[in-house]
Amino acid sequence: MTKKNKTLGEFIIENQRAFPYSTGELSKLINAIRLAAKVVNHEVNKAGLVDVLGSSGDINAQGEDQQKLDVLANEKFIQSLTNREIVCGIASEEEDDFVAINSHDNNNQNKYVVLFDPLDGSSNIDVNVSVGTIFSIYRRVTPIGTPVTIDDFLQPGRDQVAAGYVVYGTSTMLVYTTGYGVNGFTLNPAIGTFYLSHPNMQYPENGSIYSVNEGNYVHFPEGVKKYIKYCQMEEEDRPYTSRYIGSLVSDFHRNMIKGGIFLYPESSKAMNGKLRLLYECNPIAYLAEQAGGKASDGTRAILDIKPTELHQRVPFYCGSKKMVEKAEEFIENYK
Ligand code: AHM
Ligand code: MG
Repeated sequence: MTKKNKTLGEFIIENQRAFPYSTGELSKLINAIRLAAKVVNHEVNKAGLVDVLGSSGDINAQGEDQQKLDVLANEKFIQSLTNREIVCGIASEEEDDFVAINSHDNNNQNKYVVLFDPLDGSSNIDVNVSVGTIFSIYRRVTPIGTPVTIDDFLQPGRDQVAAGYVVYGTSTMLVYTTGYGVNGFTLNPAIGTFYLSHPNMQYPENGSIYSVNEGNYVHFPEGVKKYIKYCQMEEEDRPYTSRYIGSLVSDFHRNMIKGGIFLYPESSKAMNGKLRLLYECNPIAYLAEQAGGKASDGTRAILDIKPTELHQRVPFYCGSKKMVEKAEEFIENYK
């Protein structure tokens, strides 16, 4: 039986031992993320006290206003992931292009690429509402010994070797998967250690929460409008409860624990929705599937999409299996 007080460090070592041929590189990589999460947590926690709130004055690759904390979190994650002889390339929401990282011997020996959104839900930073970090890890597809290329990043989500998020909430949690279920660790801030608090997380098969920015309702496709009306109808176990924080990580985390569906549909204003496939939807979809939930773009599994661009957007429907299937049914029927 899993001990409740196991630390993330112990968990990583135990899981590495379970794979006798493992080189330990992925474990080191998760450790680097653990360290960056603690540093960013420290910055986020004291945000109201020092001058890190508000806009940095810059615009990111997607034309969005960068917050000072976005920039800071991006720096901390990049710092922690480089110089460890593991990562050959990084792609971030806050960087226009991918960043290549060479091994110390200059021979491109590093194996993994990491894609991440350093601080997701930025619009919530200034008002003291939960934000998160999302990460996605792949083995490179180009040969070791050659420079990393865009092909190493444009892999379908199905090929992820690990993915996870950090939620800076009422407590800070790191939740991740390496393809053998989903485990959640809570930070004890007094001693800076993550403890296994949520072993083997399971997405309830059904739920009663729907999460969507209803301000965009008039712009949604007919099927999505009808599905939202279905959620609000007084029938069987409905109406469902509406909950929307506007931080994907927090909305997903709540729905995975309680059961629910998150929707960020395409709209007449944004034909592919808002969320980014590579560093927002893919890692969250991998966690959802690993926990028994489902993630789709309305018709196909998010994880099966072959990406064509680094900052590609995609409509996103994610949550309890039965709820996502119902939403897909509405989308199909009103095409
Ligand atoms: P960000 O990466 O710029 O913070 O944007 C992503 C966030 C998600 O966390 C959230 O689900 C969504 O944007 C909210 O968007 P909206 O304000 O349009 O509802
Ligand atoms: Mg984001």
